[in-house]
Amino acid sequence: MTPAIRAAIGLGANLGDAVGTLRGAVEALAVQDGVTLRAVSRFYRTPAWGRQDQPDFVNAVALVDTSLAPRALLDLLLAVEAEFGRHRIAGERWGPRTLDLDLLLYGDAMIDAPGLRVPHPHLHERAFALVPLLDVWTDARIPGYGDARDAVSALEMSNIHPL
Ligand code: PH2
Ligand code: MG
Ligand code: MG
Repeated sequence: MTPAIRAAIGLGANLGDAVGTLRGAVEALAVQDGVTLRAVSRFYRTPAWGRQDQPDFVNAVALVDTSLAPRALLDLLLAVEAEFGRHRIAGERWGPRTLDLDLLLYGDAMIDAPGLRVPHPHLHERAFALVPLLDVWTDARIPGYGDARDAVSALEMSNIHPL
């Protein structure tokens, strides 16, 4: 058997029943072959980052152990997004969405392939991802950057509210 890799998946939604969608997405991940759910963070209400003309998000992080290769895990995340009604609009960046699943960390891997960058290139600058990450992986390291805890200490966190 392939040894399991610990991976962190960021969940976000700001359209429709965001909390219900995130709960459903966690369940959908938990039942996949090759994925064992280890922990789910608290859910947070967070102001939109990057493009502010949109509703607040609900964000969380799921910690999994997986025997899937990074690309297979990414494909799974995209399939779960589609299952929950995510329609990707060509060229749209940082806009509202019913569900966004991002591969934040995959063990200590650093990957820069088309459509697949790990660690997530914006992880170290996003409190909405780091705060829930630290709920479930208190000593998480961001390969190429350093400790997630150090990254978050540089950021504004007062607007990241647990639900
Ligand atoms: N996702 C984005 C862009 N901005 N802001 C918050 N608060 N939460 C998100 O999940 C988020 C965002 C692109 O994926
Ligand atoms: Mg995202
Ligand atoms: Mg995404």
